[in-house]
Amino acid sequence: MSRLFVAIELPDRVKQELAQLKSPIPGARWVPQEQLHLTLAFLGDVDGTAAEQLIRALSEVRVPGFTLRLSETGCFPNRSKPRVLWVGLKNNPQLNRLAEQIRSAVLACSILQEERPFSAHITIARLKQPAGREVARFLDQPFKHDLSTFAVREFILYCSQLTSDGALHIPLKKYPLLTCS
Ligand code: 2AM
Repeated sequence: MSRLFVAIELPDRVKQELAQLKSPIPGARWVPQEQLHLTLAFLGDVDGTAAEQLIRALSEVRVPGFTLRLSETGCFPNRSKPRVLWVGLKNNPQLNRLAEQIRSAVLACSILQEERPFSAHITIARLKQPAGREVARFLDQPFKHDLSTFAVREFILYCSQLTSDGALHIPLKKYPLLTCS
């Protein structure tokens, strides 16, 4: 069994900007800068046969490359009980199309997927305990990153290995998006 997910890797410059949002919030576990990513689909534990099928199915995804723009900070599940702090992306139909095609490919391999619609976000911290005041300050800070754009030219199938030092994200296969002529 391998624990798999599909994601977009972020350019170093964007990871650096996101890492600057780190602030003193009690009980927050900040995602290490090099691991920041945009998840397109989380598959969980997948057996070898389904993984091989998936590797093939993902190569059928046909979406042209596109540009993303960071937007505001936010949290899951809600402001009164935040568990995950994230930075959102400006709505982008091509990103939604990519996530939909990946979801169809995953479902075609009989791998279960959450019913929840895709919500584009980059997780930057996970909270173990309520930290109301500090989280409110984080969420309400003037956000200066709305000019940060980056090109998406590929998506990646990752294997996540849990180690004593946290999760290790190993790229298994990179899938280039279509190039616009
Ligand atoms: P997110 O942080 O962008 O929401 C790799 O584990 C990625 O899969 C995580 O960064 C997380 O994306 C996503 N994921 C979704 N559901 C998950 C779950 N139940 N357990 C672990 N990761 C999950």
